[in-house]
Amino acid sequence: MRRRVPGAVAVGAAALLAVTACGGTEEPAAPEAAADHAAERGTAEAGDLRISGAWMPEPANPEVGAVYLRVENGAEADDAITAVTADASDDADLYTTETTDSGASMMRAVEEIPVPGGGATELMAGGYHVMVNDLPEPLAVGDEVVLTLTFASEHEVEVTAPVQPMTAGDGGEDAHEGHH
Ligand SMILES: [Cu+2]
Repeated sequence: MRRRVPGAVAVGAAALLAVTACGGTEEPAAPEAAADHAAERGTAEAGDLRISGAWMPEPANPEVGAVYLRVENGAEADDAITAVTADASDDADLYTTETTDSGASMMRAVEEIPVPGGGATELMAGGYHVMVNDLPEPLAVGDEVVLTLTFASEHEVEVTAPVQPMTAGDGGEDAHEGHH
């Protein structure tokens, strides 16, 4: 009886691989498989830094897109994102979102986005994020934007952010309608 169990597990793993593998000839892409694939693309590592969940909500404004992602810093020392470039536009910047006393959201460019040692920073709607401005071509679901993030630790990390429907990810509602 005992020997059957590993066999069954192996078959199960093989079936799973077949389902999630990319580039197959079958016309597939159940929404879940597509999401898994996007998550892989939104991931990168350099040194003790790990980036995950990079994505761009399909821009409501054809000229401006926001990118959200998570940065984990496994090092003891604090780090920070100090610069960003994008392949989709020459104009990409680091931003934060602030809420005024009257409750309005305002975005402003920042010099850096801190990532504490042994901690993580989430770039998300309503907080820190990357803006890709002056897009020469509108971006739509299925496109992707390649970002290069420079850190204070001098790591440079390239990560691919797929453009996904506004409702993908947690940040559902997007505050960029009146941006810039
Ligand atoms: Cu913004």
